[in-house]
Parts: sequence; C-alpha cells; structure tokens
Amino acid sequence: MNHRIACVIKNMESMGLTQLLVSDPMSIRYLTGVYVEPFERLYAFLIRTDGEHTFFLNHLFSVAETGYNEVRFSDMDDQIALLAAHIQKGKLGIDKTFTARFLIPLMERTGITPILASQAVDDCRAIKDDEEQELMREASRINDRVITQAFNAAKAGMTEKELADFIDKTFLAEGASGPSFPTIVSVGANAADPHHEPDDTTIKDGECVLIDMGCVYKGYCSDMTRTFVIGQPADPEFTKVHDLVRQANEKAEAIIRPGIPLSTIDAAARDFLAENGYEKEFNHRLGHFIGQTDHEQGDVSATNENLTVPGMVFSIEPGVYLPGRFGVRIEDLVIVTEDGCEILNHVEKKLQTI
Ligand SMILES: [Mn+2]
Repeated sequence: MNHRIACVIKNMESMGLTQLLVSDPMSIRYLTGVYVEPFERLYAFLIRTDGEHTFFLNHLFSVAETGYNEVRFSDMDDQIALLAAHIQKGKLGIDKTFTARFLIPLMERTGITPILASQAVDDCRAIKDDEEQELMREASRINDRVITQAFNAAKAGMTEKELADFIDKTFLAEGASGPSFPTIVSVGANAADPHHEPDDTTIKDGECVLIDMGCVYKGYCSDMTRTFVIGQPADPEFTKVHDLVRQANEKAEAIIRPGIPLSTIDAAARDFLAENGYEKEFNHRLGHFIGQTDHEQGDVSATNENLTVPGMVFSIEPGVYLPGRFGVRIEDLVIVTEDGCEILNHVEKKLQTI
C-alpha cells in the first residue's frame, strides 16, 4: 500500500471510519496518481480500511487500468445503484466536494450515515512528501525566473493587464502549465486592494507596482508577491512601509521551526507591524497552505493554534494597504524543515526601483 493511502487509513481509524468516499479530483490524484476532470459526472475513489479500494469511473474518462477494483459505467447506467452496491451499512466518510445530488440519493437507497471526513485526506495533503516538495521547489524556481523577467519588461505606460499577460505567457515558456491563480498586477492606489484584478491602469513613474503571481508545475503550485517602483517613489511614506513589510516577512520566516503554533508565526509579523503603527492596515491572515491548489486546507492566522510539522508548505505574506494611496505585500513560500524552514523564493525583497 502506498504511504499516502496508509496515512488516510490511519486518520480514518482514529475517526472510527471503515469506509471513505473521496471525490476531490486533486485528492484522488494525490492518492492514486490518476487525474480526471469529471465536470458534473460521478467520479469517486472508495477507500476501505480493509484495503479493498474501488474506483468509480465513467467510460468517458480516459483512464487506463488503475490497479484498484474498478466500477466502470456509462451515462445510461443507474450509477447510484452501482455505488450503493459497494457501500457497507453504517457510517460512510465523505469529503467536502461530494455533491448533494449524489449523496442524497445514496443516503435514500442505503440508509448510510454520512460523516464529513475531508480532514482524513486533507491532513495528509498538508504535509508534503519528498516528491511533492521537489515539485514545489521547481514551481517556485519558475516563479522566480518569471517575476525577474516581468521586472525587466515593466515600464511606464504599460497597463496592468499587459504585464499580467506577459507573466502568463512567460510561465508557459519557462515550463509551467499555467498560472496557479489569476495573476495580480496592481498599480498605485489599486494595490491597496489585496485582490485587485488587472485592468487598463497604466504603470506610472513613482507609483508602486504589486505583482502577486504563481504557476503550476506538474500539478503543484507556486505563489509569490513583490512590490516595486518605477523610478523614485512619489509617496513619502512608501519606502518606510515597504521596509516594514519586508521586515515583517523576514521576522515571521525567522521563527519558523517544527512544533510552534501557526498563530505564533502570524503574530511575529502582525505585532511588528502594529508596533510600527500599521495594525489595521494589515487586514488579512499572514498565509495559507498550498500544494496542488493555490489555497489548501490550513492557514497561518491569529486563530490557528495547530503546530507546525516538517513538510508543511505555506505562504508568508504580510501586507500594508493605504486606501487611495498604495499597498505593499511581500510573499514567499516556505517548507517547514526538521530544524527551521526552507524559503522557496530567492527574488530580492528589498525595494527595487526600476
Ligand atoms: Mn498567496
């Protein structure tokens, strides 16, 4: 049995479950190596603690023999009946993506008690094994190369959209399969909105340019933010804020090691910015877990008391946002190691004036 399925079974046992229906395509790929985009069709992998695991596959999915028990069906079959035939009485773990239109008929036919058990898989996914860590390092190396090219391409008069398009194209040229989320380029006051969507605003001398970008490499994501200026910053407060945000980022990264609450890492950045007068202006959590999707279960926030474990990968992204003026965010990804952390991004964090 592979170590990822073994991890899930261990979690199922501690939850008192003998069967778990996994429907998240990313989770199924994580566990079996099989990836399908099922759209609205039924797609599931049933894990049982006795080792009898079963795939439920539509003939329209082009999937070679999986090595597990398989139930293959067509659109014309009674799919719920096929599924029900493999489910034992009692409790059935399901994950959060299994939709009501399958779950409710399944409950009606089998009388099972569904238990929300995404955690059994998500807790395993949160701790990346060596193979995953290597893919995430490469995704971040590509991200580093592409942002460097974006710095070189950026010039006054270019629109946010043009720079974002340049980044998305360059991802492909550098070996990524595409962006891991819609690329953010925001200029000047637009940067005060953490999730600004690139528009026709042009880059201007003296205004900040915030780039938040990430790519997918062999199914794994990167994510990084840098904020720079073309020429000399026009707003007298900008340089000071940039320096404080960079220090907040570095202070948080400096304390990361196994066995500390994630909330302590959030506090390292948040308290420092608060002491310097920017408490309200840092209006989001410090970071999020990342892996096969840009945001995975788990975050680095004031309320998450869970302890760090080697292999966790998350972002450290403090920001200060001054509405109507500018915003600064500086973000790296880190892997928790046995004695500290490995920072996956190596692009200069000090203010770059281009
Ligand atoms: Mn992020």
